[in-house]
Amino acid sequence: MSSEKYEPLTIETLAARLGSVDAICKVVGDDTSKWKIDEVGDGNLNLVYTVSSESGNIIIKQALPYVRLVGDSWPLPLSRSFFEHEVLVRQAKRDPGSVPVIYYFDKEQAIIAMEMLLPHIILRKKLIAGEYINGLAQRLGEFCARNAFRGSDLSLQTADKKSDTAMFQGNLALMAITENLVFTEPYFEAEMNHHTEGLDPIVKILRSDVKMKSEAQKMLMKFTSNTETLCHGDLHSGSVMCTDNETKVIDPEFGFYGPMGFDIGMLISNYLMAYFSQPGHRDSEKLSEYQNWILKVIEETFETFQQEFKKLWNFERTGILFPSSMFEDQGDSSDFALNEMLEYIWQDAVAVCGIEMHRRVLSLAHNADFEEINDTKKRSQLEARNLMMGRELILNNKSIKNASELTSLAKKFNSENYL
Ligand code: SR1
Ligand code: MG
Repeated sequence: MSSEKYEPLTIETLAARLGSVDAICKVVGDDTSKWKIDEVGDGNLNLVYTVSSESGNIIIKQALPYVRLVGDSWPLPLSRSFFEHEVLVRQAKRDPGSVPVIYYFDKEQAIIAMEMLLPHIILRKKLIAGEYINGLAQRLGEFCARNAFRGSDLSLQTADKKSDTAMFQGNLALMAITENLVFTEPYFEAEMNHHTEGLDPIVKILRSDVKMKSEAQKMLMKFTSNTETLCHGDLHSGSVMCTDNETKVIDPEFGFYGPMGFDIGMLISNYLMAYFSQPGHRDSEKLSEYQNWILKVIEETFETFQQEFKKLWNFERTGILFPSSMFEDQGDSSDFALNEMLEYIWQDAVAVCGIEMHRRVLSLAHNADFEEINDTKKRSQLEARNLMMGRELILNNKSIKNASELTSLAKKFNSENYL
């Protein structure tokens, strides 16, 4: 395959093109006439095929040379597939079992063949359906902490960290998407923006809030400059797949070296959007119970993050940062530094959280949590709560001290009527 020129796969060509790849045949067999092939990609960027046979199932993900959501007027490099593969390899090492197993990678064709997660379902769909997932907070709290810590100068040898950072700077086209779509475009009338009818008064408040816009841009400066750790880069609820009891993380093609609070901030933001959108998906009988569960997930996720990060700090601090020679070896506790570090991560997470809450309602790529609410009046009212809380988080990222303060705020905003 790799010697051929890049060509997007189709349902018709997939078997002929991949039928001789040993690693794939090991999973689905080499009799391609028995392969059942479907295209299931519902994301914004790539082709995703499922191949199933009596022997097994596999996912074939292939990057397109453009943004699928927009079309070939927006070219996007195939190299994102390379970076996705590189991130998956590191995440599998840093948090074993957290991501799908990779069976095969073809750089030229931008193809990753990986484990089909079955019967897992995209977390966002489960949240919209009002389903409970055991162990969700624990799993993703650990995932974020392990990757934040083990990808940073707290853990890695500095030469390795620096060369990896340099390599990931190559993922600049994907970083540019985040820089524009997430941090900047929500705050002016950018060409591809759209928002629900009726939201204009709220949009006006946000776009004319100089202090808030300045805070958002300060966070962008951290995004571009603070290469603290290897981030997933797009950890929203569409990048997580779950059964009732198991949670896995997918799709790290936006991987980049950035702030340690970035992934967990984006994740919490997506929980908050699930929370605010709930009245559009169920009636009052089950509503508050489910909303409270989402808030509990947020609190437990950050609690787990802290506990896991503390553990790693105490037992795996092998990098150049805060070496034990400066603390424990001299009989000094490093707890003060650790607590300050956790506070710093939390502040960044809160700012990222607020910005993501804005971009999913005002920028190009919205999320199904709100989009699937057909009653636009209701949708705009719920989105208004979400937007106003996002503003509060951006403005006050340094004074919201912990996850329980954040969830109390969510309850407050959830009871307001802005439109
Ligand atoms: C043009 S890509 C839009 C969004 O989809 C991806 O999932 C990322 O979240 C990106 O910002
Ligand atoms: Mg994705």
